[in-house]
Amino acid sequence: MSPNITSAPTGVLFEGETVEDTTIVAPEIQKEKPQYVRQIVWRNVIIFVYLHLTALHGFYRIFTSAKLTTTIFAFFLYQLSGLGITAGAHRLWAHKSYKAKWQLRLLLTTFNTLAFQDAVLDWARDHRVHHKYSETDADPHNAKRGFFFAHVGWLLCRKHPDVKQKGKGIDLSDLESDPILAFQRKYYMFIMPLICFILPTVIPVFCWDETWSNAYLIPAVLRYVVTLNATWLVNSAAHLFGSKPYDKFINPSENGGVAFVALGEGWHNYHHVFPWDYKTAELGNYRCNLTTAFIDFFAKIGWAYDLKSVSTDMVRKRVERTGDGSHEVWGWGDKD
Ligand code: ST9
Ligand code: ZN
Ligand code: ZN
Repeated sequence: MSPNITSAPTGVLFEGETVEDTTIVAPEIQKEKPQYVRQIVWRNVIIFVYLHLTALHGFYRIFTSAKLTTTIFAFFLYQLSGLGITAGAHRLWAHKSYKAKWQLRLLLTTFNTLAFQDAVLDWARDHRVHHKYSETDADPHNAKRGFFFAHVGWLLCRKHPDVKQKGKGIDLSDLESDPILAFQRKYYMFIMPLICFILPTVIPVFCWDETWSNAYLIPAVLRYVVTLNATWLVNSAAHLFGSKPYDKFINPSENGGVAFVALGEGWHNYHHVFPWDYKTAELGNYRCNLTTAFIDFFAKIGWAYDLKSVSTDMVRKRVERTGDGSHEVWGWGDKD
């Protein structure tokens, strides 16, 4: 494998940010680095195997004994927890692609805690490192290490030292100054189990007389595992499969299937080229993009503001300069 060399230096995170070229590392420097030895974290392996087997059990219960209301409730929680990641951790906090009043930040922090993908501060740091050092050893879920590593393997072993070293240089002061995010991180070990597992189990039992086991298996565990896998697909499938209308020199790709399950986050070639666009996609009409509709709704009532986007002209120039010719609006293949 020849790591670290093929990506274009597109490691910008915010509008107007300039970056050092982090992607090209001279081979002789790479050789001097101490050899990285993968260290599996067996506690995580056991937990994730348990969660996935339990989720399968929950899936079986949907068709055998669960009430329809329980399944609808689970689906609803999947959408809410998904929005806590997409509209919250990703578009608002990691990329600052729009601003939100405290009421929306509180709502999104609650949804985000329902998704249990660790505190926003930690999530955003890893994600900023991912964009800045995409597909190098410093990328926490470096897709050059294969589908499984990018999907879940990275959560089953110790991080590459480059992730921690480069991560130290990431500025998080904008997020650290938010008291809501500080509260979430400080009390995570109390509020996460309550919001992610206890309430989704208790509500169906008390509100529509579901059994304890169905309530635990479906809206708590199955819903959590589905949201996790939808998120992980952005790191794996959308970094490996799909077209590249905006930049053919990078691996992140446009993947409609991933966009569908990940509430609009599968248009990943566009997103890596223009990460400050609050839509994480070019085209409107909310195409497989519930998150954009959600942000637009809150913009209408004034809770979201300063929505950042990209001009058609800027997109067109980029498509013509580095696209693979698959762009829908300006045509296929070679242009005059
Ligand atoms: C989960 C996260 O699933 C998923 C994130 C996916 C992101 C996707 C992005 C795609 C775009 C958005 C699409 C959204 C779509 C949503 C669709 C929804 C429908 N920089 O971590 P440790 C330091 S989480 C700087 O233990 P190890 C750290 O501060 C699932 N420093 O590393 C600490 O320092 P100190 C639930 C860093 O030991 C020290 O290193 N959660 C950085 O290597 C040790 O930190 C879990 O399962 C950095 N980037 O362990 C937990 N990183 O000691 C999983 C770390 O001073 N995680 N440091 O405090 C773990 O168990 C561990 O992190 C580990 C690594 C085993 C993976
Ligand atoms: Zn990515
Ligand atoms: Zn991003």
